[in-house]
Amino acid sequence: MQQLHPNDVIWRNARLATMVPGESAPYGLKEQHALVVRGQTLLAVVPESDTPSGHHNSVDLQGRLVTPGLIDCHTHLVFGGDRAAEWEQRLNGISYQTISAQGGGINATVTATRNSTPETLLRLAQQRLQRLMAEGVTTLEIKSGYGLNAEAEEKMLQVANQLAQDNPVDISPTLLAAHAVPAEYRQNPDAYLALVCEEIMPSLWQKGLFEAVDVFCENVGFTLAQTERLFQAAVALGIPVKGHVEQLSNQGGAALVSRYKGLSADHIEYLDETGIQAMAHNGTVAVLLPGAFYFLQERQRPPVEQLRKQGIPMAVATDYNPGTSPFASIHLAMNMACVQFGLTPEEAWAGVTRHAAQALGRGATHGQLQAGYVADFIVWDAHHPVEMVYEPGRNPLYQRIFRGEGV
Ligand code: DI6
Ligand code: FE
Repeated sequence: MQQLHPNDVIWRNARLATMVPGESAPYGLKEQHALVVRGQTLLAVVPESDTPSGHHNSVDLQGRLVTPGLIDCHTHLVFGGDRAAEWEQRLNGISYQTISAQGGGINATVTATRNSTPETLLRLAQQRLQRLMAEGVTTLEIKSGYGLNAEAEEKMLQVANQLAQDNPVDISPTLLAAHAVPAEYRQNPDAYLALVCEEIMPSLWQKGLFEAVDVFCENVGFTLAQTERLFQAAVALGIPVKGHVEQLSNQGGAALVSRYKGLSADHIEYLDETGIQAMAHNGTVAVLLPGAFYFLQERQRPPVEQLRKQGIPMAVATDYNPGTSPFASIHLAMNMACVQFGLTPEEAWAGVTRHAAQALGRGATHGQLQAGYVADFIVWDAHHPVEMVYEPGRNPLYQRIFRGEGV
């Protein structure tokens, strides 16, 4: 290997699950290997026997398992209030209509978020982020979508960006102003959509507050035509798109996302053959969200077997949000993806590493232990990657390294 600098760090005596595709061993497992880190980047992945013996800056990992840092590519981490009481009401037999009439559901979170100061939103989101980071998450996506006006959407995105400043973590903020029609526009959803396309999206994009635009395309959200209008406006500004699509019904949203060269089609329980073909053709990532499927007690599973057959990359994410997936645990999401959707544990790992990276436009730099990739990795007190999937809640995390720095 090339000459080392004195400040390069060798993390030696590890068992690597590189998650590099096409390697002969499952998970890209490599026994007795070392990671060489220069600054924030992986300089090399080498057999233990090839590492220089006299290098001063080295850490002996004593045979521990090392994986790429985990990536949660779909979260709604920033919001005010919670919906625990509403959930309890529902289980006590109070009807959805009654709860809605009392201002419950997504509107309750919109009101609470609008009424929260940035400081409060930041404090709450920090606690949630802490739990994801403690499980080994080094990159995550955070959506807006509980503000639903220019000021409150900006506030949410500012908080997401602030979290990245305050923590050793990489955050990809997404604009989800088209999450729901706010109460004040109930009679005129198209006028709200015009506001999103013509004012909210361009102005917050100009401020550099987000990386991509998302939409809830559903019979209880925005129509396919409205979704296309949003995508046209986004693409005209050079903004990548993605979508919450085919979650509760088939609207053709996944094919539309693919047609606009979107990053990912998320949920996709009701994805049909046309949608699958479009995704395969355009390289759209399928983001599976088993937490929402579980919490809503859905029946229709995403077409995993066909996705697999078509070679469509499958990511797995928490969808952490107060209404449909109140689970800030990526290990639990991996477990659910296996138990409920039939992914293999290796597919679940790919889903929170290289495929999640791809869903965030970071596939060439994140989610694999490979020379040239960012030095984000996790050292586990575990022997095999299946353990974190098998037993969520045990969390054998030993050390979390972000951009070459142990924390
Ligand atoms: N799909 C969902 O299930 C959630 N949002 C979305 O686009 C619902 C979010 C909430 O109820 O707060
Ligand atoms: Fe979501």
